[in-house]
Amino acid sequence: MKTRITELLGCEYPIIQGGMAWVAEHTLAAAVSNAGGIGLIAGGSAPIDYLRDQIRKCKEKTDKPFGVNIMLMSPNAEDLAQLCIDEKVAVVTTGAGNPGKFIPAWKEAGIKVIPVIPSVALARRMERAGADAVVAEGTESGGHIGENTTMCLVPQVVDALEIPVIAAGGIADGRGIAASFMLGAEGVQIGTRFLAAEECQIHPTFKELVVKAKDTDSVVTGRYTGHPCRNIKTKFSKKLAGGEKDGSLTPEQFEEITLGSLRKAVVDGNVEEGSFLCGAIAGMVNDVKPCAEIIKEMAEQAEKLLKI
Ligand code: TUI
Repeated sequence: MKTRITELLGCEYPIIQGGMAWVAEHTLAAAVSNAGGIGLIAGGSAPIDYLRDQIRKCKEKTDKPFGVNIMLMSPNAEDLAQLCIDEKVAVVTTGAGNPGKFIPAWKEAGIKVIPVIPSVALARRMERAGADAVVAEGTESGGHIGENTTMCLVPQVVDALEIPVIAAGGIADGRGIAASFMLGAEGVQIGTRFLAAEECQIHPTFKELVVKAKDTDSVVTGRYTGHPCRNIKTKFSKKLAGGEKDGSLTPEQFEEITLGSLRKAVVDGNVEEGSFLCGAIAGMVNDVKPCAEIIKEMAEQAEKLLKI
């Protein structure tokens, strides 16, 4: 499975862990990198001292390359972007915005820059701005999403760009990797499967919701706020979806009750008030195992299907 992505990032497998806010901390990132993928620590809305500490702890746990995801809607994005330079992080991925203004400084520092994008137009802009690769993320993904599906988006982004494309959204086993390669992708970004990794530090209730989820157990909320997010169906997410549909929750009220809800899900396992962000593929994730096993199994299955 050697591609331009394994070459670019210096990893064994072209498998990048999703930069899941609150979820992706150093234990998970180090485990993914040690297993031959690229682990990511999520900047999310974290303070700079937290992220610095996480990066340093990750360096203690692995000598393999790992990255940081910068969530561009964070009020700290500017400081976190500079921290990646100061800490000489190998790879930066970005989400929820246009990272154009940060790209020159990251490139100057030798950081590999991989924006996550939901459209061909933004992918083109990122290539022109100097990105090394892009993650084309379909609406099957968990968290903040665009409208296009992985199946439609990936081949169109592949056709539009010269730089390598990483597919994301709805990929949780070797079949998904092989399918992504058939669409022209040279790597995959995987989030939901790693929610059920042994090394993933989320609350046990969150893991249980993922493992028990069926094909129909994800729901998109918040379209009317301009920030649609895919979640696991819970009492809370159904209340949000219902309030959005029948008009009983204004966008302002929606924003107010979802403030802090990622932490409530990930740290507290609070099903009354937490947003359990998760991809539509959760129905296929049925067991908890170490990252090394997850990665080895999916890579072997993909190689067999692709007859590598
Ligand atoms: O960013 C993600 N997934 C995320 S971020 C997140 S934290 C959050 N929580 C609540 C509201 C919003 C964010 C949870 N999950 N994936 C990558 C991604 N990027 N998906 C969509 C986009 C995106 C959307 C619009 C990228 C750029 C964009 O427009 C940029 C522009 O200015 O043209």
